[in-house]
Amino acid sequence: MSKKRALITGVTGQDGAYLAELLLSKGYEVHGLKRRSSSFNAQRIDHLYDGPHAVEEGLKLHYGDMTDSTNLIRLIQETRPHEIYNLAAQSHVKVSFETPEYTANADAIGTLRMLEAIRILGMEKETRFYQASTSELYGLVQEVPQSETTPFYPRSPYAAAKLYGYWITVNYREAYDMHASNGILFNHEGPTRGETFVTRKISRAVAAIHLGRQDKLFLGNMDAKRDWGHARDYVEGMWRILQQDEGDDYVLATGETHTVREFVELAFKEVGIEIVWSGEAESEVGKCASTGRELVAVDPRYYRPTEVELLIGDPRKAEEKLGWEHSTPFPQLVKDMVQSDLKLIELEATYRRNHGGE
Ligand code: NDP
Ligand code: GDR
Repeated sequence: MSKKRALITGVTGQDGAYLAELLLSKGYEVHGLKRRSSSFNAQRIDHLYDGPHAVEEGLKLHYGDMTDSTNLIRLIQETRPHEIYNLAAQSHVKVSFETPEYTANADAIGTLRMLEAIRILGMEKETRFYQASTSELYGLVQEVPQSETTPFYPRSPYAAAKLYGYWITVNYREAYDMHASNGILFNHEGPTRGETFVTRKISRAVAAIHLGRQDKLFLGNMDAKRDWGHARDYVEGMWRILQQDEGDDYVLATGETHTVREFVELAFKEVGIEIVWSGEAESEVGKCASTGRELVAVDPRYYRPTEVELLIGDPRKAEEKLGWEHSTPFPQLVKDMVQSDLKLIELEATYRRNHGGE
């Protein structure tokens, strides 16, 4: 039997890299859409890609962009994937307030372009489609925990764009009988999480402070609560969603919620520092309990014009129908991220020393 082919948009991102690894391990022929950048930005998939001349098993990369329909049509035509995982997006909520139009173009219309490309090519019956939907759709709290039936109330240009992506995926499933599904994924992290998302920003800063390379960590809203899982578990869920007989929508979450402040506390604990808090809102600071040194402070520049205060997901449908479960407890996630950043920052320092940087 010939291999199953998958196409992943956003393959250079956190989830794209984990998913490519998973699908390759399952014997898929994996194609990834990568956009052009002025320098190499494929560190997360370097270990999976053997270069353009390799003939064997590795990941195959193609240039493209979610804002370019002709490119997407050609790519799908050339690769004829059995499964498409649409992960590409301007995925930063705060940045979406600065670039709302681009975010809508890539995240909302980009999803439409993918679905329409499948239809234009007459591949509705041969290609299954996964849309990277998000817990940000819930936005302003309507009910907790949030499930597949909880009403949406987006609170950012990103969430509004993803709302379109969600519904256009549902619509193509219903209108054209496509196997099209939404994974409504709650926050998932890991050592390769982008450095500007709060968990990685914290783990990197804690490692750098511990190693004497940074003085202080500045954060925005520390009261925000998130349901944080490990990305490796969540890409397994994406794959399971596309193995079902019918397309459908599923929440993937841990069912636990923690504040940003708790993440900070646990991360510092990992390097032997206990944080004590004082002050409120914009003047809140976190000090080292034993030395009194100020290590954390609030900078309102990281506040969002509208915030999502509380996310906690109900993953029961995914557990029952997909047999999916998350495997990484919150303290383990924090520990893994801090330990990984300690190693990384030490390596960076060694590199700089060996190359005359300091
Ligand atoms: P990342 O930000 O790490 O990765 C996003 C990917 O999309 C990158 O490969 C990026 O390329 C690519 N991309 C961005 N814009 C374009 C474009 N115009 N054309 C082509 N590619 C583009 O996100 P994650 O891996 O964390 O998330 C994957 C998807 O899941 C996203 O759609 C995100 O919105 C969604 N999601 C994520 C959650 C999470 O907690 N991680 C939770 C719920 C949903 P480049 O590397 O060049 O920037
Ligand atoms: P989120 O993730 O917005 O939930 O979107 P992020 O890590 O950016 O923020 C989580 C919470 O932390 C608060 N926060 C800060 N956030 C950042 N980035 N930087 C800070 O300094 C900071 N200080 C406090 C935020 O206000 C927020 O409440 C992520 C993305 O991966 C989306 O693509 C995805 O859809 C959702 O998760 C589910």
